Amino acid sequence: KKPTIDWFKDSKYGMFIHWGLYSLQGGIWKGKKMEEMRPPFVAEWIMHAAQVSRNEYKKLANEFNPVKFNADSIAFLAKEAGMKYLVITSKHHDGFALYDSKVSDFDVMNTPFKRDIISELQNACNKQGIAFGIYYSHNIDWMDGSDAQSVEFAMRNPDASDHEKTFGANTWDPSPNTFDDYLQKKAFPQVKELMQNYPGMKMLWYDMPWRMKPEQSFTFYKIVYDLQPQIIITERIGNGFGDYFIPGDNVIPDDRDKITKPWETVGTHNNSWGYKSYDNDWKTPDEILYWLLEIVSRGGNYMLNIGPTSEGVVPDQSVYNLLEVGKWLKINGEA
Ligand code: JFZ
Repeated sequence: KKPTIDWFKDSKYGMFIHWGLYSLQGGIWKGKKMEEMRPPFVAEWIMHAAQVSRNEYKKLANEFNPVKFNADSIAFLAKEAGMKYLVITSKHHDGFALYDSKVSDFDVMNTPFKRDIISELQNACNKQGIAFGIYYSHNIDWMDGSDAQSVEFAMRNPDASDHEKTFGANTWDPSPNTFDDYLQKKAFPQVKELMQNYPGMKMLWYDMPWRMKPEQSFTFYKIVYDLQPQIIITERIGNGFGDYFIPGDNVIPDDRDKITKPWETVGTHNNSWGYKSYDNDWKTPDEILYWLLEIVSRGGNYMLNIGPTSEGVVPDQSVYNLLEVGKWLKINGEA
């Protein structure tokens, strides 16, 4: 146990942000809704659902210009909501970096927006006293290659199911490099530059470790630990590494579940992480409060997601939910 995990257990409530090029489509590709394509139907998987070629997807960067994005108002929203920490996607499965990356030019600096979103949000969180962390898709990268790894895994594990072999991999237009190329030339250097450029971070949310080898997960752990040892890391780094446990998305673990690590449930306001224009299946403030209290009373943390639009605006219902629950917390006292 790291002594630094205590702040996390005390924090209980945080904000998750899924934001990237996929936010431009809002779950629709060339007039087709994701549900007419293939699952999963969460909006940040649009490249996968519509099997968009790498070249075509890359062009979306030319349209990324969220002029209404304001890091201070998002940090203020989290504060008003009673949240104590915030985690944003620095790179999701599509491979696009929301920060100034020297390692890859598939980043926010090569969009009309040209502003380092990670840096702006970190500064805004620091001002509000909100702990800051990032999500980094270390394994799946449809642009630069978790795909060869799927083939390599299939060779090592011929008896595994097709799902195990290929789920989440870019099988429609795989990049030509090997998985090791991807790790050495993109993922490891990017995590390293994130550690160097954004000091004082509190958490790192790696995701989707399937098919990874233990030594690969370990290297992802070591890069972070060597440069920012205070950072706590999700178990989704894979192979048993990681400082805290995630019971599954929108899942409240049973009392029977034997959880030995601190844990966090991540949840959505509707049914998508990334902005999905036609998903109006919103939770109400009462429901959010129910989730929060169920989770916290069982000793866990709740990290509730928002998916800003292509303009950088937080959907109205999310703002409403956050502020209403925030009011309740203020009146009833925060634990
Ligand atoms: C992953 C991502 O694929 C998704 O886009 C989003 O970022 C989410 C927070 O994480 O999706 C998962 C990963 C693991 C489970 C479910 C969805 N799980 O273990 O139940």
